[in-house]
Amino acid sequence: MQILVVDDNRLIREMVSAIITHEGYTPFSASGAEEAHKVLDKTDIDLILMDVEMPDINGFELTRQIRERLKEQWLPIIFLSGQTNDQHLAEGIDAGGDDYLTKPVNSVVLSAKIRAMSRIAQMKAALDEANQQLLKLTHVDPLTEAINRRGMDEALDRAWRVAQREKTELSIVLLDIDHFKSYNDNYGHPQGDECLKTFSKLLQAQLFRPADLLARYGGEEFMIILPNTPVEGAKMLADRIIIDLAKNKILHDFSPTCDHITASLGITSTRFGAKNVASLIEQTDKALYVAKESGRNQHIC
Ligand code: GH3
Ligand code: MG
Ligand code: MG
Ligand code: MG
Ligand code: MG
Repeated sequence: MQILVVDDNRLIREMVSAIITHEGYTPFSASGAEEAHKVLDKTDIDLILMDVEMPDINGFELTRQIRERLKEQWLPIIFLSGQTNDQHLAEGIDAGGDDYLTKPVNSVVLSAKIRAMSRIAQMKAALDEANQQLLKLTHVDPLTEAINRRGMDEALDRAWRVAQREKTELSIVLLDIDHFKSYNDNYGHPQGDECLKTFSKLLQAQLFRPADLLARYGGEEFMIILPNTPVEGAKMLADRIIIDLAKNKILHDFSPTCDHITASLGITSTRFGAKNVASLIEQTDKALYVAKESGRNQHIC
């Protein structure tokens, strides 16, 4: 735990810091609001021990400021106050404090409170980790590690809204592997799965910008979401993918199109008057159909 001590009194800061060090944690200190904000800018603080009476700002007010800047982020704050009345304690809790101790601070009590907060912090970390895993389970396709249909729907909705708001062009590419049924039929389903994994890796490797997203749309169909990308950029990516598939040759001896795995791609962007995400997808669907009908292993916009 990294613990920030905010107190205008240097002696108190040093004494409290000594208790923190003795408990095996790392103390940081600030003499007022400005220094406190600076420490929070640079450091991942896990707990704040906050004085109440300070010359430049009241500890309750500083707590409100910190809650405001950290929004949803969980950061426990314990007041160390000279005031012993209950009303003052209640006011501190309402200002966003989690506990309230009176000065002179008893080192045994303070150490115990720090340990209690550290226990809560550990539970919180475990909960965050579990949430992270849940998010992965619900949004990532386990076979290909691409985002799944649910993740794609959410990402596409977000990307659509950003494009509308910022008046930028959003391009999408729908890919469908050519003659994949005969690949499965001839090489077997497990090798079909391996092929999907490799295919997905090759696509991912062609995406250079962090905002670009690859999703498994279903079966052997993939969607690439390209925020803030003109359709010409999407076509260049499609060219690169086709060339890359030819270079990396996942052999498919039973494909009527080619000796290796190829894909057909439908491309569209917000430039062509789609009214919503559904009609954007419909446009790529139609383009993909044309790519299939006119011989596969090509992209159509
Ligand atoms: P086309 O060129 O017209 O796209 O022909 P196709 O054979 O690829 O099209 P079709 O939609 O008929 O076949 C898709 C096949 O993809 C059928 C199914 O067996 C296979 N498939 C879908 N999901 C998976 C999967 O998760 N693993 C494996 N191994 N195969 C899958
Ligand atoms: Mg003070
Ligand atoms: Mg298909
Ligand atoms: Mg197919
Ligand atoms: Mg088909």
